[in-house]
Amino acid sequence: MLRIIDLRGTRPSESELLAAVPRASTDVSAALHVAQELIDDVRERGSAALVDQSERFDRVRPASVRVPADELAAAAEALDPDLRAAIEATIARVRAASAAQVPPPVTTELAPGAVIEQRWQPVARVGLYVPGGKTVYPSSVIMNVVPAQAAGVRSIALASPAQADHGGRVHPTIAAIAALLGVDEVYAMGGAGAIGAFAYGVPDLGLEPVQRVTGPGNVYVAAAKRAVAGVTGIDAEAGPTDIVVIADAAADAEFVAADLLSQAEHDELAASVLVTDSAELAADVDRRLETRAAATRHAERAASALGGPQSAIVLVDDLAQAADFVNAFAPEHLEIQVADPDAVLARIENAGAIFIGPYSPVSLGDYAAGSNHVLPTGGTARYASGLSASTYLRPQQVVRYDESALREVAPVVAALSAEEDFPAHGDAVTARFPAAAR
Ligand code: HSO
Ligand code: ZN
Repeated sequence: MLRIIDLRGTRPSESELLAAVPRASTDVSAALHVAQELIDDVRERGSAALVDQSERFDRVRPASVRVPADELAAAAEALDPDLRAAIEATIARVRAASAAQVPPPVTTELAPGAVIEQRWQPVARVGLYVPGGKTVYPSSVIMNVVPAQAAGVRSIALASPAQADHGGRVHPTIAAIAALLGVDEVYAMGGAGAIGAFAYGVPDLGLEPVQRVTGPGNVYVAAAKRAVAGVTGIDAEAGPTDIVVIADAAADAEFVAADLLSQAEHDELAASVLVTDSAELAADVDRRLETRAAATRHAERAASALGGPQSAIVLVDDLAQAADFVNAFAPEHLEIQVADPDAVLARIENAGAIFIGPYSPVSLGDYAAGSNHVLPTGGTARYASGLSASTYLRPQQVVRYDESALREVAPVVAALSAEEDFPAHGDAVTARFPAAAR
């Protein structure tokens, strides 16, 4: 079912490793032009542009772009009790983990009376995007909102496309979760226009510009984020999801197959990759994957994902080579299902989130682990991270020197300001120490 890439006995370079399993390309730059037009349209025509764009892309005119408060409350009331309990359990776990991630301020005393503090300052207002196109992710409301709240963000706006199946309203579960989280500023708007609305504001809706936009979305959402990046902060651009499982002969083949299928269900372009030093396990997983893939609800989508060049079984000499592959690939999700997972973990540098052992599947992380599921895709885990409280925080340095501490370091300022021919910089220090007192 999965194609096999045999790296055994080879010493591939990092770029050869990467080329072995090419990711499905979503060309964000090709979507930039369209995204910019949609953003400009919203800047010019405000909510009328958002309504037209909903009609064009979501095939429905929003009932009301700003979702009324009673609609949010009613959605929460109407939630199935079991689903509501599950949502509340996830919120509690993600909230506890996110709150614990807020870093404490750090103070460094460099000399007596010479103190640098680094404090973490929340972004004042954020715009969170929750996709609602071919797949709808109510769980992503939790993953965006909770870390922002944990960080202390004062003002949170949420956007999700109007749903044709729900009379032009946002998906009712998305509305319900917003209400449970106390978010009352929700907009039925989607795609690139929604990102533009967040970045520049929409005066006729009373929508004020935000300082950071986060959340996954399609290629136009990613392109729009890139387009507004000079105006507002953004998180990583989202692309198709991926999972890499490192497994050895000790792994349970049924578990591995189930986990590879779980992310293939997302998208035809999703990547499911098994990296193993055991050809027997590889064959066993592949058999079980075939059985599972045939029987699953989204069989066609999964078959496309698993049959695509982005999905594979990679055979390696040993787990050190497995780690080299993973570091080159920089998966969004990495599972380590081997006899000694910590030894492998110690070799991993690049991954969005890491799941250790047979009882930490990715789908646990998607919903209920307490970790965040908005993670860097497309290899961006090489430089980016998933959402967490720190996404919504900025480290800010506070300088506090007293007179004698400044006097002590004055010659350092004098020397460097003279070198840069900025005498007024040096004077700003010496002005504090008139000659008589020196
Ligand atoms: N695996 C997705 C998150 C998700 N899964 C939402 C189900 N719903 C990207 O990390
Ligand atoms: Zn998922």
